[in-house]
Amino acid sequence: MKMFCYQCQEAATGIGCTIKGVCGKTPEVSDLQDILVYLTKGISFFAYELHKTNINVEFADKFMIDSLFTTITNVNFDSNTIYEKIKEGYKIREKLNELIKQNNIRFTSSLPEACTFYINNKYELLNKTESIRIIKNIKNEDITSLRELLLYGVKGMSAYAHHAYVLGYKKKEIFQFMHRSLSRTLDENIEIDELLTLINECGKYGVEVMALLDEAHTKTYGNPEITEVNIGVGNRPGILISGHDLKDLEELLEQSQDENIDIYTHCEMLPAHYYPAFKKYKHFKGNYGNAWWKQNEEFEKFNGPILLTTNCLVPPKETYKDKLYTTGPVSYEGCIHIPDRKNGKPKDFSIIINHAKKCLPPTPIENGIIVGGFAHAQILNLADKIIEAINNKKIKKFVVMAGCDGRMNTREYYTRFAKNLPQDTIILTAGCAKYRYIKLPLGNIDGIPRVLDAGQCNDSYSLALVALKLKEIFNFNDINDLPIFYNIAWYEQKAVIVLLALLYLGVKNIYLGPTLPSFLSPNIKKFLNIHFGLKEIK
Ligand code: FSO
Ligand code: SF4
Repeated sequence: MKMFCYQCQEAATGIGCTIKGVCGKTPEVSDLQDILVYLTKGISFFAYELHKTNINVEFADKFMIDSLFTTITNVNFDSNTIYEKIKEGYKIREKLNELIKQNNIRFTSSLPEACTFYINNKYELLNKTESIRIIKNIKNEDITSLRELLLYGVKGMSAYAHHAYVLGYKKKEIFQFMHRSLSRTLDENIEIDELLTLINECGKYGVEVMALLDEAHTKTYGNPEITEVNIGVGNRPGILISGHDLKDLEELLEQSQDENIDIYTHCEMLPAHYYPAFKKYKHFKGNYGNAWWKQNEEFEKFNGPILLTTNCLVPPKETYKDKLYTTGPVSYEGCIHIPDRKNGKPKDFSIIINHAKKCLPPTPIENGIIVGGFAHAQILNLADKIIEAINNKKIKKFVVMAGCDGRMNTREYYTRFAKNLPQDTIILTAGCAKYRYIKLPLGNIDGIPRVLDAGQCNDSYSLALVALKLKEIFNFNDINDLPIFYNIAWYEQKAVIVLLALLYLGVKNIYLGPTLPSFLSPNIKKFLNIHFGLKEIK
């Protein structure tokens, strides 16, 4: 075994990647990510103690969300960046240790090794991963399974907390919960009951962090509204922006508006078009391409440079590698990384803008429009129309098909499923899973499109709000009495927090696919089925 990772849906043979990641992650990157997570747990151990005594450790909160985000699937493939992050982590841990001493905080038992280990050599450090893997599997597979479920839920939270933070929104309670969970995963004697409680809380804080990000997005950029997004191309060169970071997009749009180039979105950036604040940019041209896994083909055809702000990055082909730029938590060896903001100044995107000017316009791959923008405020504006259609029996069912897309052929199931739904059914979607059906001619019901796209994966929160609103309007006692069916597609750890958030809100009988997570042991799968009705799609 050269590495071990089973955090995403594409884990090799449905068990785990042991030689190289299906995602393209090398054993070196995988091992360094394991060490970074382990070190972050040690940092959280100290940070949680300091949080409890109300000492401000925002530097550690920030480090935690950044480093966890770095380890999410398809974010960072660069061992040097991860090693630099580990070195930064040692310093953060040292600073926290000082604060612990200054404030006379004492521990009743000895410190976990994650709080003390220090190996300042990348290659010696790699030898350490073997012991981390053993620690991971201490006790029994159900404990390991729950511990990993909690870790991946917290990783998912880190991405949303990171996006909110960038826009100046943060919540102490969310950071405190994340530190507490991470530090508890270091306890070799932790019991199942405590883990289950933490996982339930993780769902609760998952709702909170998505609400926080929703607030950050809507207060900064306005409430998403119904929008027709062009999927064709213009005749000027362009920059393609992918990932989820709206602040990066804002700064790129601002800096490129008089440069005679166009800006196109890719994958999860599509919903940016739905926000009023971005509509003023005339050169914000449209959306190019589909879900993340098609990028090898589509980035090549785009002709211009591409900016990856978060996942999902696929290792680039040599044909366009020199046009791929990364920023924020993303990096890839050999690709130019655009540095973070300093002293409140925006990122400098001039290098990618100048690059674009020398390129050909994008090669067209399709024509037409996508209609989206159905986040909670917009849906509530349409509430009367929707309620009328429900009362007239023109809408009989809603299907929540939010989540992620992926490479597996079995995901064609989602296209078939959408096509075969009865005409009186509305699909509520969010996340890149939508690319499996958003371009199908599914029609509308009295002017209401049959696919209502709320936005990015984090906007699944919008769909939960809509469900809660319908429950209130129709006076149901239980959210599960609504005519809503949940058929969720998952891929990476942000989908884990979305799932835990839905379970926390009391949603039952969710179908999850295309396969259940391989980090769930048979007993834990059975537990989730008995208590929440969670099932794998057939
Ligand atoms: Fe998709 Fe990738 Fe948004 Fe994920 S682009 S798969 S859940 O990173 O974040 O929906
Ligand atoms: Fe494998 Fe997924 Fe881990 Fe990549 S993130 S190494 S594909 S399990």
